[in-house]
Amino acid sequence: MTQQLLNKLYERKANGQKSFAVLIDPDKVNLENFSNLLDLCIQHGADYIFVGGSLITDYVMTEVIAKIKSYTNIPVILFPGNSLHIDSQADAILLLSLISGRNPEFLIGQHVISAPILRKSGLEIMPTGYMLIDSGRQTTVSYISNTNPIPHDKPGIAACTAMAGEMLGLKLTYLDAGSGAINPVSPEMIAAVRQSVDTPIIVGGGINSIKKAKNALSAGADVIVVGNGIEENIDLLREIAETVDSYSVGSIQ
Ligand code: 1GP
Repeated sequence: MTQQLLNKLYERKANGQKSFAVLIDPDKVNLENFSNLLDLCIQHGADYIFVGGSLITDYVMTEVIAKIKSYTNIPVILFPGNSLHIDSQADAILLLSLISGRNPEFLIGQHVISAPILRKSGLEIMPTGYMLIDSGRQTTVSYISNTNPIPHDKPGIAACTAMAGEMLGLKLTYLDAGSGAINPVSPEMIAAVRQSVDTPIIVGGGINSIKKAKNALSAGADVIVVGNGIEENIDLLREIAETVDSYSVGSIQ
């Protein structure tokens, strides 16, 4: 199985390049004006399009991914909530092990069910230590996964969890405050995780302003993920893309 996107992400990190992932929740896509969003992703150089969510009710994923693939070469990476969210039209999948929780189903159970399907799918597998961080209220993902998030003011727990994930061989670390979080993951926590692992760090949940994006990037995030913020204000896509670019080595901030 190829590791093209994973290798590229490690390369980008080594070169001090930050990345921007636009998260598309298939339930919220209006297929009629979807091309508008895709045009903006192309125009402003989104690095990845993540597709998924912890709860998908409409099951238009196939149409959504087909549309993206027919429109652009931006890599499509699945961000699945469970084994029903596998779609071989995508380029890769974040194979998430929910290491902040203690629910075996999301640590290994869904993975066992998915393994033979994934092997046949041809999808690039991106093994990811996925950590939910408390954002002040319960999120869909913590409810659905039946797990407790890591307290937002305990960077030490996040650092040790990330370290354990890396020692277990997970190649990416994802810190997620949950979709639409009021408070994103704190810079202190991102910095603590940055010091504890060498994997690229993905940060998402509640990043809905340039300031929040800058906080995450300055603290050590390699990839920032934005979903809700763009759904609410499409101009944010350009603003975040420019912010991410300005953080890459060689750029003047
Ligand atoms: C959530 O990291 C993602 O799982 C993105 O969150 O929708 O709040 O940007 P938002």
